[in-house]
Order: sequence, then structure tokens, then C-alpha cells
Amino acid sequence: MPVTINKLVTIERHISEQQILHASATGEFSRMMRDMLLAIRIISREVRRAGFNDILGMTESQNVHGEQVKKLDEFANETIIRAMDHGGHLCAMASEEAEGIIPIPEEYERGNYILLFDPLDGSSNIDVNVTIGTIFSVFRRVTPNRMGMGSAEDFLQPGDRQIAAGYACYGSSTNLVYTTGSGVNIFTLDPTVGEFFLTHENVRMPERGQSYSINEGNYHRWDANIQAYVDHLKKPGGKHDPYSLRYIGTAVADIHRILQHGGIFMYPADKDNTEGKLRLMYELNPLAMLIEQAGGRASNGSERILELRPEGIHQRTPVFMGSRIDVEEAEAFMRGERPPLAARQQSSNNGTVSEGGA
Ligand code: P6P
Repeated sequence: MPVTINKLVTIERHISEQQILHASATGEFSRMMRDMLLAIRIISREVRRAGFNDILGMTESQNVHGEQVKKLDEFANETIIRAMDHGGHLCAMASEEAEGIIPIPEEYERGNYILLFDPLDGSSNIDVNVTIGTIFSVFRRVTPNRMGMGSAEDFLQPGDRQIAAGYACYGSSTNLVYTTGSGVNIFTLDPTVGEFFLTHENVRMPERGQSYSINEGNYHRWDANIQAYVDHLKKPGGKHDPYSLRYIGTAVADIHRILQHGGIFMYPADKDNTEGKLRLMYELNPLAMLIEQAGGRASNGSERILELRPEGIHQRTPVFMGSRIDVEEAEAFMRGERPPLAARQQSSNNGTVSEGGA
């Protein structure tokens, strides 16, 4: 159930209470999260004012993926780097907007963590006032601290070694969702006081949802097993209503809905995107940690996302993530099986009825 604000649990209070749960916590992680929250508050303010600050539209530059960089992308990227580079917590960073590792400037102390982030997820939605987000992932370095700067070895760790993951969702309000491995909590920014307050405690998603989230425009390029699975969800006349389609085109927004209402999000491989579209290190690993911490499942269609061994910072991978039963069923279809639609639950979770059942 959403908690009421009168508990006044700010995210800073929550992080310090979580720190007590982890005997080894030194407070360094708490201070690093404080810096990340400052960056997110600044980005949130700019998102809200983008239309007035001439910050919409394109820059002249392209990112490493050959995509035109939006002004807000660039602003968000620079804001996170400036907020995070001097606190002494990180030994290096990596961003969707930067080809290589982002070093910590020589004049600043280096720490025991690395940060990966997608500064602004959903860029295609910026100019049309549709929900966008920021995603971040934190690992401990694996090279000895005396080595100073972080290296590729510190980055290329499987996602189940993350010590924290989270996202900001800039929608009708700004939500901050994070986990350090002890459950998922949602905070809502009160811009009048600049505080994030706990509003959804220990989020658990229904074991099965009633909506699916995928770009159906790619249907003709999908593998036959994916086509069969999506057709199966839409089939009328079965024992259950067909699933509803919910697709925003910002992974953070689609996952934010699934975390609370259940369902399945998919960006599979297709004839043009043979590795899928979404990036493993700074999109899917953090989202997968959150989904699993909320009782769901996240795979590439056959293997757990968090066990994939990365080969590059910008590596893409196919993704099926969301309610456990839904993802297991999609995996069965990917194996060529054709299971009947499992018993649908009119589940209620945090007081919300699954999507489509409302
Ligand atoms: P498509 C946004 O650009 C993004 O990286 C994800 O946030 C989103 O889920 C996906 O791409 C949308 O891609 O091909 O459906 O426009």
C-alpha cells in the first residue's frame, strides 16, 4: 500500500536507515547517493522548464551510437558528471553519451565505486512532453584502490554484482526508485521543499500482469516464436481477456508501470537489431535488479540478464522483463513451446489492481 506522507520518510533518512542494515556500509555509498540525488533534482527542474529554457531540440553533435544528441540529453549528462566527479566515491564513470570510460579528474580523490548511467532515457519523447527518465547502476571496483583510476575490468562485471540500481522517472511528478538489494522503494519529489518522500514501500509486483509492452511496429521483423507469443497474449475467446498493450517508448516509464501493476516489457532481437536495442550495462542491468527485487524476472529470452558477462560498456541485449509468470511463459515460447495461458490472477499489489483489471 502507498505509505502516507505523514511518515515523512525522506530518501536521505531511508538511505541512512538502509545503511544500518548493511554492517559493512561506511556511509560512502550514502554520500554518493546524496550527490546523485542532487543531479536528479537539477535534471528534474530542467525537464519541467525545458520548454521555456530553449533546451528542447537537437544539438549539432551525435553520440557514440550515431544518434543526434538532444540538448536535454547533453545537459543531463553534464549535470551527473559534475555532481559525481568530486565526491571521492568513484574511480570512474560510464555514460550512454560517452564512448569510453569517464575518468575522475586528477585533482579529485578516487573511491571504491563505479557508476554507469543513461542520463536521459527516452530522448525521442523529450520534445512531445512524454515521460522520460534517468537510469543508474553502481558497482564496487574490482581493481585495488591503489590503482587510482578505474579500468575496463571494473566495468565489465555481471549485473548480479551491482550494489545499487535506480532510476528517476520524470512524469506527472518526479519519482525516484532505487534498491540496494533489500527491496524496492519509490520516492516522490515534493518540488516545493526539494525533498523526495517515501510513497511506495517495499514494492512487489503481481506474479502475472494483464498488459504487454513492446513496439508492435517491429512485428514483421521478429522471430516466429516472438510473433506467436504476442499473438497468444492478444487471442480473444480464451479463458481470459486478451492482454492490453501499453507502450510509452521510454523504458523507464514502461518499467515503472510494470513494477506496480505487473505485465511484461520486451525489446527482442529482430532482423535489423540482432542484439536487441537496449543496452545491458546502464539500462537493463539496473532495471533487471529492480524488477527482480520486486519479485519479477528479467531475461534475454533464455538467460537471466544479471548473469550475462558483458564484453563492452555499450553492449546491447534482447530483453523480456516483468511479472515472473509472464516472463517464464515468454521464455517457453522462445523455446518453441506453446503453453496455454496460465491462470490469470486478479492480483492486487500495493492496493493497485493489475493493469487491464481495473
Ligand atoms: P523504439 C528510448 O530511446 C529507448 O532507448 C528506450 O527507453 C525505449 O524502451 C526504446 O528505446 C524505444 O525504442 O524502437 O520502440 O522507439
